Amino acid sequence: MLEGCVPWPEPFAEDYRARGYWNDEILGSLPMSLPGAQDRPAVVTGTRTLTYGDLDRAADRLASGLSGLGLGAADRVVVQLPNDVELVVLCLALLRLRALPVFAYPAHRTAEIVHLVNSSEAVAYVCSDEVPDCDYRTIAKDVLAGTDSLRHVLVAGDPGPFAALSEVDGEPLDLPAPDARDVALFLLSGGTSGPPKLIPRTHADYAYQLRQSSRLCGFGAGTRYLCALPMGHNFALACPGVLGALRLGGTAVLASSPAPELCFPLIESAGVTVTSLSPPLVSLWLDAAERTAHDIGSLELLQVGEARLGPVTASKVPGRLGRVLQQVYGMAEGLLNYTRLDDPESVALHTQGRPLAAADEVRVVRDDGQEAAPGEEGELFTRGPYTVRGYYRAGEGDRTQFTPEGFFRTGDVVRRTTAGYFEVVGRTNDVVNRGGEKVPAREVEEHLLADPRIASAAVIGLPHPDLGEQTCVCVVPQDVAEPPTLREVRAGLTDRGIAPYKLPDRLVMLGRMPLTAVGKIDKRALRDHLRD
Ligand code: OOB
Repeated sequence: MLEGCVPWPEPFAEDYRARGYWNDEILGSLPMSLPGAQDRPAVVTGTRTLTYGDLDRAADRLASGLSGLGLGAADRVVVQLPNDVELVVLCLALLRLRALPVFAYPAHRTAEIVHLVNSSEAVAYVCSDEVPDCDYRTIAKDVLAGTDSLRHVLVAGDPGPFAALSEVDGEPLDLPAPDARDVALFLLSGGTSGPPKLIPRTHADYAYQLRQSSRLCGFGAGTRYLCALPMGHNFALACPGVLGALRLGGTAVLASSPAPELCFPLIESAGVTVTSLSPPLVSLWLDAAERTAHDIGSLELLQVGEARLGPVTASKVPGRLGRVLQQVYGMAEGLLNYTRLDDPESVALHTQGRPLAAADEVRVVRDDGQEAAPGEEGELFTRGPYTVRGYYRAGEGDRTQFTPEGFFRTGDVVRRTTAGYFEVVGRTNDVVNRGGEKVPAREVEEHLLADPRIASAAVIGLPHPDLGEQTCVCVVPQDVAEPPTLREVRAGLTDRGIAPYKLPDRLVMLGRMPLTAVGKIDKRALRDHLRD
């Protein structure tokens, strides 16, 4: 296995193979032997359609071109592209080359990309040219200046001073296939309070997740999956998502933004059967569905996850946005929980699902270390054939997220029903879940403390009707006579190059921070104080 990764202990690996959880399936191949595969639509956008034949050829040619640039097995490539044809082709090309994509999100800015390049020692960064509020080529320049490992910047669209992704091309090569136990790609952690950690996922474990999820969600050759959330996120990529649709001969329909004005026409024209959204988007789509002139009746299944969906919003979904609602509670580290398509509606409305596979081991652990009884709150620990055993190149602190027995401590406070379904109640650590977008408190606090006007800073989540939580920054200013304003704090963070979704919604000025008995900032006291 790749250096810096924690393998499953051999007895577990043997067991997973013996039981058929892990087999030889590798990611990046397409079902070209399906009847008529060459001409079946694989990837559809508002303007383009690629058949399986087109996609297979394009991936082979790009893999060859990348190989010509010197990229190969185990090379890390930070990928930051919008949901579009280029992203799917690049993803397949890297998998075929045995190079390892590190999926960044389009919302990331210089600070996040520098961190991802440094922590993966990436040799290449692939981005798009620009969107209305961001020129990725400027980010690329700053990233080149702030990192040592990058040898290539490839740009989709107008490359400016860099190389154009569209010119990377070559005659298809006969490439050696990866071993199914090799790492295939890196996902980013959403549930940790510092900067995102890299999560190595192997072909075998991810293929298992895809097979099981596809069966549970009824994916097949007739599936038309709309990818409206960022494709580099586990939910849209592989739950069963884009990769799930493409392994079975279905169609991945790509939207560069989840806006209903863009997605509803696509649902209608492509006959979309399933999509996945975060809770705030569900509210937005429900509103838009009332007024739309587009026929979105082809939508069978709406998957909702990334943050808790309230039962009131949930109850409006069936019949208005798809026939069936499915709650999905998952994490990039592995474990996925789904409500089943034939569950009674009350289960789909009130719970966040139960584990995908019988092989998933789950424990709900109380504060006192004892196993929680049904209905009792505790932190969810998990281990299994598609849950990693460690972060990539984990430091001392990162290792504490795994128990000595190899269970991943999710940081989620949950309750389990007698039937084994979870309700997510909160978190044990410092992450604000802003409608599904995870804001790591410690990361933002470190940026805030770089501002000479700020003496002390604490980032907390406060209840919000649409987002679930909003981000509040509590600040003790250096000079009480000249405290910074919210607008200035946001501008200062933007100048430091952090993603817009991490900017605070609220700023609270304090004379001093409440402290716990051991002298840490007492965030519970802050939350309690500000909630009323
Ligand atoms: C998904 O993955 P991540 O890695 O971005 O974030 C994981 C965290 C979980 O630990 C939990 O705190 C929260 O996001 N979460 C939910 C949830 N789904 C995720 N909290 C409440 N209700 C839910 N349904 O967010 C993710 C990965 C795969 C599938 C779906 C979501």
